[in-house]
Amino acid sequence: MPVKNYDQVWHNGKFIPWADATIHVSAHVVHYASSLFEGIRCYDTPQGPAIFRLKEHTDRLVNSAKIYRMDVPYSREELSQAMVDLIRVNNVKHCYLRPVVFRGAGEMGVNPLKNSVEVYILAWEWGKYLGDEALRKGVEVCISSWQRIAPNTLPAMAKAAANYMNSQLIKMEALTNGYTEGISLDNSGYVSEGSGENIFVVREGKIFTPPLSASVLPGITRDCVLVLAKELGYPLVEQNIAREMLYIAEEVFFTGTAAEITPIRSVDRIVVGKGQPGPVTRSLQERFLSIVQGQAEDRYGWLTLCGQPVAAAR
Ligand code: PPE
Repeated sequence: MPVKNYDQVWHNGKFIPWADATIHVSAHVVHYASSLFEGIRCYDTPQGPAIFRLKEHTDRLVNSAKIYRMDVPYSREELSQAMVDLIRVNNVKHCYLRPVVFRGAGEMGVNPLKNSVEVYILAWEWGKYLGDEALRKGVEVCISSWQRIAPNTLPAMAKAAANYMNSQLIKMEALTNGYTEGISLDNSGYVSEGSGENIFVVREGKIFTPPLSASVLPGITRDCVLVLAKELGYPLVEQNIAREMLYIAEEVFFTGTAAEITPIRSVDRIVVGKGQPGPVTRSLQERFLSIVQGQAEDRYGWLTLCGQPVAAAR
């Protein structure tokens, strides 16, 4: 159970209590991991609760389902509205939203096409993903002995539950060896991503990040950094990154909905730069947080304001 979950859950167009949001153990998803999901933050802004980049997350969810030949029985507009409604019904100020689309009960066997498609949206409070001090002080990470899923095995552009079996191996190995997070290399041995984050490297005045062809999730926070780097005047290059570049970089940082912008202090116990968040990471982090928290002008239209709680509006 999350630290604090919100009671109302959206299921196939209806609100149900958290305790009733259960599935049968024969559901296809349990046996064959047939599930696509999203993670979205809703921030507490001076204008009320605001969902961050709702459109992009909804688009990615529908695209993840499309890759797996799954027809989501709700339109993008209906899904987006459901998330706004969920915030209002639960009277939430800030939370993490988790829409999930999966194959339910029906036939047994690998063929998923005869099973129902279920859509749920959960909401809970999620603090700092990589620890309370992570954003301020940075985290210690390692290169994983596990490789990222290779092209033509599991599609990295889909945010599919199955991909997270690979992520779990990376994460557990890192934790077992005393690190906060693990970074995987791709099929060709280049840097791919963290178990739940994209990665960026700062060297000689430029920012580098692996291209989408390096089996990375097309991260929405990654995209924010592409936009903000431009705004702040930092040249940014999407290119293959050799493992050793992380060791000799001036700065390395993670991005993700849960991780936001988290500095990396060391890689394989080799200190990155001065061993503390560097100026480029800090300026991007500051700019990002000021936008998501509604302190700066929302010049890119990234926030969806949820308005008043339903009860108060009536
Ligand atoms: N790569 C992976 C593998 C990944 O899981 C995430 C998000 C990202 C990159 C960053 O993508 P984006 O959130 O769009 O910027 N991971 C989500 C799930 C974490 C979890 O433990 O669950 C998240 O951050 O919400």
